[in-house]
Amino acid sequence: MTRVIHTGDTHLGYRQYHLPERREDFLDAFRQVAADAVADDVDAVVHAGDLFHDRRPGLSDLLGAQSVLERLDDAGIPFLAVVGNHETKRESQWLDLFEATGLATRLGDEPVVVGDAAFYGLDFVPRSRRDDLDYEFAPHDADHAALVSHGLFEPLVPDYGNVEWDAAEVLAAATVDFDTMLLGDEHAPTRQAVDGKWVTYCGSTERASADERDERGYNIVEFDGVSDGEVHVARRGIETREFVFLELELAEGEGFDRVRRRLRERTVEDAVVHVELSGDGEAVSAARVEEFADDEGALVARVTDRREVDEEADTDVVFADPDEAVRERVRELGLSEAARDLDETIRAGEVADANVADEVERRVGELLEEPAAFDAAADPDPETVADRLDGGDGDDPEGSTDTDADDGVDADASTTDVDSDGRTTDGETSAERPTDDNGTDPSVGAAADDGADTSADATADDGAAGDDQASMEDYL
Ligand SMILES: [Mn+2]
Repeated sequence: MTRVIHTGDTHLGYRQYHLPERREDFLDAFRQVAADAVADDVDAVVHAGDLFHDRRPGLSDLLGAQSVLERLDDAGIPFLAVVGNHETKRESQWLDLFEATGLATRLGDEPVVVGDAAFYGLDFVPRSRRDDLDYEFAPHDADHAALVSHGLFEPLVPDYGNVEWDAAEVLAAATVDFDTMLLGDEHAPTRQAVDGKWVTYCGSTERASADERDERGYNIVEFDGVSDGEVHVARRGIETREFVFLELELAEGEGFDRVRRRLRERTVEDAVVHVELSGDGEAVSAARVEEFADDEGALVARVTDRREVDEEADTDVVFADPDEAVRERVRELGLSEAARDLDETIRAGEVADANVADEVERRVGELLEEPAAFDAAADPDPETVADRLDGGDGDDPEGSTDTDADDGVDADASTTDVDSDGRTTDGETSAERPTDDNGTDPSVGAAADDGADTSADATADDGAAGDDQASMEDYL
């Protein structure tokens, strides 16, 4: 029997809520998965992409990843991985660096056999290039074969018009008869039998958005040591930073005091607190709630007020996150890629003030060679522009002291909240699709405004790390 951990969507380097603590949390989660792998002595760790949150991880993120991979390597546990959409670079990938140092194996169309199973990889492929895929894989002589990939596959992820990658079609087209698909990209863990084979998402290991309420964890996949034997998929949770979700419907006359009372009933110390308000009650200042949560020791608090704001009312406008408010407004303007790129160059502060004029001139020169960049924001694949403009392997975008005009601009900055899968930042779409934002997405929890009782507070701290083992038979 061969037993592997299937993980993915680690998002190392994500400084969620602009907090270094959150960046550390994402690395901690990866450490936990590796520690479990070592304690359990699994045969391999299979990573389904998005090890890094973006394609310019900082040096500390790379060193963090390396230290975890070294731990696996010391225990003799191979790390087999594919490249996800968040971390894709143009040519060589970060994964190649780890492969070169012997700490990882990049999966592809040749089998990598571990015990009874042959593993193959299919990196994230943008929709525009999927028609070119031939799904040709070299043969193997193991008892089982698994395809590891990154993307939103039907039917596990319903097609909202931006999926168009069908697991059944991939399985049918592949030249190898796969027993299972081990996937990343969808951050909610899920599994489904497709043509009698398990197709499964392991889910993210830290909450990359406030939509990700359930316990985080990973999959344990077992391959029976006989031909035509079964593939078992089980799930195990890990401990992550506590998130407190408080959904509160304020009745007439109720306001901040009720919010404060309800927060006092919860343990908010060191937690990420999300408060969502609805109902007919009084206006509540987000800043006041955040201040209170801060006094109670919360790591960070975010308030979403779903109530219609009376334009005539005498209200102070307070933004929980002014940067996000500006980004949102810029998105609403529907600017072309070129305009957004220049806006970032000028405003986002990655370029030293003294270099802005030169940098803008250089960017305009580049943009003129890409007329499509001037189209209005209908382009469903904003990263393509970022790719075109990526002058190569730039420095850590957070290196704000960087004054080198060649790499000082983070081409990603204007697309922070956009997946290259065509998920947009538009409120309606993101209500359906989880986005990797910093939790201030106005659509977060949109399904909760049905007037349901406010006692349905979701909490993330209740799940013991249990296995829910299920075999293929249970589902067929
Ligand atoms: Mn991801």
